[in-house]
Amino acid sequence: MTALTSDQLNQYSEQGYVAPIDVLTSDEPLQIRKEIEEIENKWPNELEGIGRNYVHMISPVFHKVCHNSKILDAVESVIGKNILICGTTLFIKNPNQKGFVSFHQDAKYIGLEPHNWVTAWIAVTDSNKENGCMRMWAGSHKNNLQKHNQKFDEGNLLTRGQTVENVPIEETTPIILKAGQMSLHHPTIVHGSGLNKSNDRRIGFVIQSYIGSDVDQVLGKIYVQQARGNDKFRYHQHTERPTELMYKKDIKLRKKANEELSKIFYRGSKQKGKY
Ligand SMILES: O=C(O)CCC(=O)C(=O)O
Repeated sequence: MTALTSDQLNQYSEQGYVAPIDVLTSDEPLQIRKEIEEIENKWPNELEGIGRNYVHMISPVFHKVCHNSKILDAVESVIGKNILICGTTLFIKNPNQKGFVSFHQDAKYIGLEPHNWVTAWIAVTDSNKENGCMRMWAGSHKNNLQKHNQKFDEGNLLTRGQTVENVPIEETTPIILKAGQMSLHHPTIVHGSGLNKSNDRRIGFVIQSYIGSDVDQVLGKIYVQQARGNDKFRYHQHTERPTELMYKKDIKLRKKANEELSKIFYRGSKQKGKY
């Protein structure tokens, strides 16, 4: 077991995040990047817009990452042993684009109740201040849900451009990760990220999130995979592991899952964004 140490658990409960944690082998980040770039080359629209979600349903490489035992050991320390994977998102910032993520709390529009869940952000490339790493407002997870303005602004990688205003950036902590490391963050921590000013892509594969089997989706329907333990609640539809890249049956199910996810993301909103 590579469970979190008591210092790491303390950091998570006091600051709302823990990082860095080594989780991938040295060759995995490149394999994952190649998988992304193969999909982008062969199926150019597949990872666009809402297609950045649920990639673990169509790719054995991403599926393997979600079931990585080092990640799951750390996750188990936070949410207990009955673990479901309820979604994944690729957060890619290309160097020539103006991508950023406004400060927000994940729990605001996601509908996962109770908050027995945690988000794992896996660095596929290095992630640092130059290329727009995440920044955490330590301790903000203790403040419950805050008001978010919905801005739908150009370049914002969030669905609604949801923004907690007046976050003191100088008080936020950059989460600097080497490719193959991860951070874990709390459902209510305020976090965001700036522009990629480097010459290469910044790629985060985000398991968003690992949920305890006691967590319901109160805004709609999600598709889950059992990562550990059991699911006596059976709130959600369980799916199989993909056996090959872009298998027809998996593509169809992922499309359905993304349609349902979009309903959750935009519930109650008059406007829809790009994702
Ligand atoms: O990748 C980023 O910069 C932000 C991702 C994010 O907001 C999240 O994983 O909750």
